[in-house]
Amino acid sequence: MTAPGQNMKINGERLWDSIMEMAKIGPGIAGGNNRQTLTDEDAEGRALFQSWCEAAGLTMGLDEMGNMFARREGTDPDALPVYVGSHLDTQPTGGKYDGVLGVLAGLEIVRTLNDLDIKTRHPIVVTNWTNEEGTRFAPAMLSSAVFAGVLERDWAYGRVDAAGKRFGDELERIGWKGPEKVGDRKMHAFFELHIEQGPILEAEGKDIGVVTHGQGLRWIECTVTGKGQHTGSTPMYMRRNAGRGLARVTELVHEIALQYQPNAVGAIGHVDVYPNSRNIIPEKVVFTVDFRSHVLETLEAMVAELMETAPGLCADIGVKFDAQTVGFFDPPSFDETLVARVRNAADRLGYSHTDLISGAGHDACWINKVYPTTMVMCPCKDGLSHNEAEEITPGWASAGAEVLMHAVVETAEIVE
Ligand code: HGY
Ligand code: MN
Ligand code: MN
Repeated sequence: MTAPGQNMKINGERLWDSIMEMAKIGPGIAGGNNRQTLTDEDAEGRALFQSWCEAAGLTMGLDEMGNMFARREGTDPDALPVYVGSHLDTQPTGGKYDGVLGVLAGLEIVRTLNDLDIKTRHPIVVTNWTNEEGTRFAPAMLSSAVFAGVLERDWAYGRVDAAGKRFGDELERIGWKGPEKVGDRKMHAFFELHIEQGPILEAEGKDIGVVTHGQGLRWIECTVTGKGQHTGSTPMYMRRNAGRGLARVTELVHEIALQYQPNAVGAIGHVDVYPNSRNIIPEKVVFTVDFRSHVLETLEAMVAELMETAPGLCADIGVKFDAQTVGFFDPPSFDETLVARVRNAADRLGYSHTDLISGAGHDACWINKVYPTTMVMCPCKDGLSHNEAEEITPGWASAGAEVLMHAVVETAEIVE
């Protein structure tokens, strides 16, 4: 006797077609996507997602941060909903699957339940979190952090991009600022399917990552100040080149991370040089150090070493080092009951799986602070992500979505 819904299968072709359809919006220049948050392309992607949700009979809620919540009713209207989703915004040179897979897999679950006329006691809400990437408006996972009460809405509204545009103004401009108070919604659970963005699953030949924990993150925005002078007529001994400070700190960050192997990573991905003129010695360089580890003590030790060592390295060459934390979250441990449901679903469905620590940050890391949360991961080719060549197979997408569906539906409780 099979348990109700035990043989549910998603429509893998429909999921893949939806991902490819979404990928047409905000195309990159090398086959990926550039659909950055709060751009016109983001607005277009949101509208397409909304149209699909409405076609699936869902009602859309929208909060003050532009977070989208597409609700499928349960039989018990008082039961807290099971949320499932991720993000539709991409990096400037992003792939087609980072975030999008998780949102559209949530939609595919609803589409499948509709096809099979399966009812659940708890409502199910498919979610798109605004500005997960944090590349245009730092920090990453901004709107899930506001939803979780970690960051203030008005502070988030005041974040500015490289052109000086404010988050709040851009959200209004694209017409996706909603009426709901952010964080008012209560959840029974939150699930997120995401590509691994690392090499482990593919290398081990595993279909599914059962995500038990995530790395914590620290984004330290550093400013090195020297003196802008003529690159031709200024004698070398007079120069105070902020660019040399960047070079020294870049090497320091790499060396610090190497000291804490195998549990630590560090790099500088964002750099703004001022005035960025070919014949002016850099007067100021602003850059962001990205440290990660799943061990909190390691994360804190790396930041401490940066703050102890960098000022002296810069002073030695006549430039000044200042820094402030602009992004942070501690290493999350996901909900053990939900993790077990994911693992059991993979087993039942015959998918190979391994427990995994998420190397990347996700909205689930913040929602995990306020509601029972977990993640499912699928492999990605060569572990490549945050690169337009990011690639997965339809089989990986379907396996991830199927395991996600069984864990979500078990949590939402099928009603006979
Ligand atoms: O930075 C991160 O880990 C996420 O991909 N935004
Ligand atoms: Mn992502
Ligand atoms: Mn990403």
